[in-house]
Amino acid sequence: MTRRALGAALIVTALAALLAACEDESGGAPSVVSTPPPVATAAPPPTATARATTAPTVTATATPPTATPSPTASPTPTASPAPTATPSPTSAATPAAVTPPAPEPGAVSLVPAFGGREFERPVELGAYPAGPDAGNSVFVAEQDGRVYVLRDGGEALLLDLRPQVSRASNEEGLLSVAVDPRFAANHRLWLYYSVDRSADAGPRRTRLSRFTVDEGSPFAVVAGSELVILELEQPFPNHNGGAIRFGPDGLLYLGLGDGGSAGDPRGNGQNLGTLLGSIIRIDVREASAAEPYRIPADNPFVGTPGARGEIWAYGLRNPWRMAFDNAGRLWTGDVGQNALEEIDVIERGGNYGWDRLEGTRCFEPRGGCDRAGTTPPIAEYGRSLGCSVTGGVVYEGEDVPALAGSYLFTDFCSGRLWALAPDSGSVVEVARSERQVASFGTDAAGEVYLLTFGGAILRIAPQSGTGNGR
Ligand SMILES: [Ca+2]
Ligand SMILES: [Ca+2]
Repeated sequence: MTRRALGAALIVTALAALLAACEDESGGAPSVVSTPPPVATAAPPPTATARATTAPTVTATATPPTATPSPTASPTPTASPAPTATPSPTSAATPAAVTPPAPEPGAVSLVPAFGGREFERPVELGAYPAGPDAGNSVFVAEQDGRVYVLRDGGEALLLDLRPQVSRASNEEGLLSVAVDPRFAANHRLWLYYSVDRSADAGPRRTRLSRFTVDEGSPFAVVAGSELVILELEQPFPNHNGGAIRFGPDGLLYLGLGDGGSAGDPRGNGQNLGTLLGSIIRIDVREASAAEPYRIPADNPFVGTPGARGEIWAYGLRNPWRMAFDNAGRLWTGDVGQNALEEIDVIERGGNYGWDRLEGTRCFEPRGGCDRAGTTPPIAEYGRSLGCSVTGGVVYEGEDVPALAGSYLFTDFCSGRLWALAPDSGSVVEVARSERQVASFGTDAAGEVYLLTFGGAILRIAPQSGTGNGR
């Protein structure tokens, strides 16, 4: 360890002690609160041992990312002090294996993708496994309700759901799209959106639906193919979640917000009797109008009096973006209320604290809250570093080897992009965007994209000195 790094470590240690003592929300960098749980043994192919040897050990350095300009477009500019250093690992269990180069501050460039094509508030990007260029095709979903396919040969409008999608408030719209894991056989897409009520007498609500792509025309959704799986009344227009992700178990996971307003006025986060404030897990493989989904028998609250069997985990405020990694871990960024943004690794039956806790801090009541049975976040940060977390993905591509195995996440306001290395427990700021990054996407090769509300999509690439996209 260099003298400078040692100094940084001491500063971090002192800072951590100070934070622990006063519960001040203004940390110098995202704090690692706990280490992720071990990879589930039931997880599919990629083995735990393979991951342990390829994950980087990220070391703390005292060098602030000098090359990154401070964001100018943030809606809520926060006083951003120079980051002092990344936190030191909480557990010193540094893998002894040979490690590849660690990500360094400012080590990643953000390159405009798709020829600079811009979108209207893009919220989702993923591999699109059909058509003549299937291996190189992605879909991009816009919040207004359009879904495009981008491929080598051009682009196609796959679906225009705008007439059905409400954009009446900032957080309403088409919020998630997932391609069915058995798409090659069943041609199905899954969408989660706010329901337009201009010609609808129903309550404000979000909807999970299945659509079918034309078997003979890979860029057209079959008219009238929508099958409504689930509708959920939303008492307020904000905090709708949500992300649809299929797990390695073939089941559908959907992250739902607490119903909105502020401070969870109805106490949905801790109420197992509502799906609000939870991540649900349902079996849609045999979905039909008569039986849209089934509740898996091994869901944690099946048989619990008063609890909804769909719930997989709860105590969430607004899990905005979720992702499974290749090891089967489910990551989410849970947006905070006033003070703390957090990253969680979701486990079966977990209670992530809201609204008893915001991050690691008591929220209700402000002091002496009941922490019993709650799972702390993996990492958290305060208002000095941003205002609203955008949960990302574990990097499993090849373009940036130093990021291998690290969880990437960012902040919508400050544009800071962090890499969290699960094995060492360190967090490093690897880039900073001037744009509001609302979501992440990955292509078939595992390369990662940042989706900005300004319209651009930025691909994560090694720092080359040129073409960094800023
Ligand atoms: Ca409350
Ligand atoms: Ca929490």
